[in-house]
Amino acid sequence: SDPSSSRRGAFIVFEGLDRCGKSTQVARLVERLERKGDRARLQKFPDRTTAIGKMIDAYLQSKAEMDDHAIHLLFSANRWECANAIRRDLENGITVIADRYAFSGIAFSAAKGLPFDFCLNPDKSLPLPDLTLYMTLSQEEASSRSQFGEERYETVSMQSATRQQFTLVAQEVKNRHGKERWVEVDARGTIEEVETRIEGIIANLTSQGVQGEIGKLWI
Ligand code: FDM
Ligand code: MG
Repeated sequence: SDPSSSRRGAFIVFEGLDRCGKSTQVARLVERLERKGDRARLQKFPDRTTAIGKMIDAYLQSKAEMDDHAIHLLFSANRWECANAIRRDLENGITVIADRYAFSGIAFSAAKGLPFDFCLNPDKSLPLPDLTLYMTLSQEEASSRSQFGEERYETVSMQSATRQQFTLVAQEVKNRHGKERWVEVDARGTIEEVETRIEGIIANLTSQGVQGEIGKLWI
């Protein structure tokens, strides 16, 4: 019996407020893994390419209005329509790197005033990330980065309310799933500096994969 055969791909999620550098780091990470010959896939949330994703995109660009509950459920549905593909890839040994996930879902909707439990419930039993990296940057630094302010939630008041909710989400993850699944990463500095920090944290997960079944979120 070869113990390595029971290993699956790692499910790694990047979270954080807008303009903290998530998308840049996720893209570089997937590229770097592929260059090394590892199998890795980037999963963006929201995935704006699906039918549900197109509705979300119109909402975020303020081309459509929607009730807060309704858009929250669409963000969750958008994850559910990708859940089987994530599971399948992990089981086939592919590292899945997600740019946002259910944690953004709770933090942004709760920041608008929806009850925390309402925000959490629709994502129950989605694939559980093996590790979430929460990238932290001050509002002053995030706001000064280019393109801040383009989309619906990119206002200082919304970002600051979301930042508060993210601390509650972090607590929830640590309580329910263990402290080791949520790690903060300082997002200050150059792209290369942040990349080096991230590399140090995830090296074992991406090179060796993960043993054991894929967990269920919030279960
Ligand atoms: N967002 C993202 C939510 O409000 N709920 C969610 O479930 C997700 C995944 O959508 F303001 C918000 C966060 C952000 C916006 O995200 C679009 P990107 O990463 O900027 O595309
Ligand atoms: Mg954005």
